[in-house]
Amino acid sequence: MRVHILEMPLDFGANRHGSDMGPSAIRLAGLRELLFRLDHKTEKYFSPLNISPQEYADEGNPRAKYSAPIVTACGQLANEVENAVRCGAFPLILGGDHSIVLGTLAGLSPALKEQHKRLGVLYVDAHGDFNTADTSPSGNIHGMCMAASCGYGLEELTELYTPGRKVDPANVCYIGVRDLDPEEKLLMKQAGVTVITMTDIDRMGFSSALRMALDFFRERADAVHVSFDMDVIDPMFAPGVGIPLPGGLNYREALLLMEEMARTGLVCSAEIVEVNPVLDVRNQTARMAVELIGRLLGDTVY
Ligand SMILES: [Mn+2]
Repeated sequence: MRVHILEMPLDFGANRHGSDMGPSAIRLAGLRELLFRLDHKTEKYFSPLNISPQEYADEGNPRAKYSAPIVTACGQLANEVENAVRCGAFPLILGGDHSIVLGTLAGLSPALKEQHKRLGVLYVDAHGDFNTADTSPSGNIHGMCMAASCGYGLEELTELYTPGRKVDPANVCYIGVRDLDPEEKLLMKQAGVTVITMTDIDRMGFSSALRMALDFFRERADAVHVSFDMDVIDPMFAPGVGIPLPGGLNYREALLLMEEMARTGLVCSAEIVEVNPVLDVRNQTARMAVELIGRLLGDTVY
């Protein structure tokens, strides 16, 4: 497979900074060696230019902090993602905080439409990221990015790169969710996204939950984007994230999820976000990110 590595060293969307160093930690954890071992060709490497660090940028609207630099960088990312899909390559996006999904989906949407493919999104996250500037308790855009991609919220976010929503909420499936704000929950229900919570996983067991997610995409998508927030994993295994929440997926479940998604043959792009080296322990979260990418790109134990 031809892979385009698209780095987004940005932490404008989050409260606890440091995920801008995520791409570098993932590189250090051996991403290039992994791709080489799996026989994938790294065809292109991109990192946005002229993005000032958050410390030197203007916060702007307190209800949607740093929206200007986020929109600028995500516009560049969207263009890169669109080009990658157009030329038949696999965009692998490395965050950064989760606000970068705005750019990823903005680029995937027109490229897949052109190919008459229905886009599905597997959103692997402890959180919903489905607030708007009106409901968000923090004003951090990484908590609004999925709502905006589904067409809800500030126009500067919903209209990013191309007009209107980037993905049909009916084609979005969450897995691993365990913390939603009350108004966020209402909006998700109203939008009609599918949510497999940690409670669902506890009730039915991980393998049944997994089958549910796989069936979901087999029925309704021709191309699936996997958006993986490292905070979905239990902090016992992945401590280096902005908002660690106990009770998450374990190490083996996360790997299995990636391996089974790869086997559907539907995955067209992926992103790994919220690796925060400042909060990590000896780069173990980034190393796990690399292992997850490996399974998603065809690695197996035997
Ligand atoms: Mn997230």
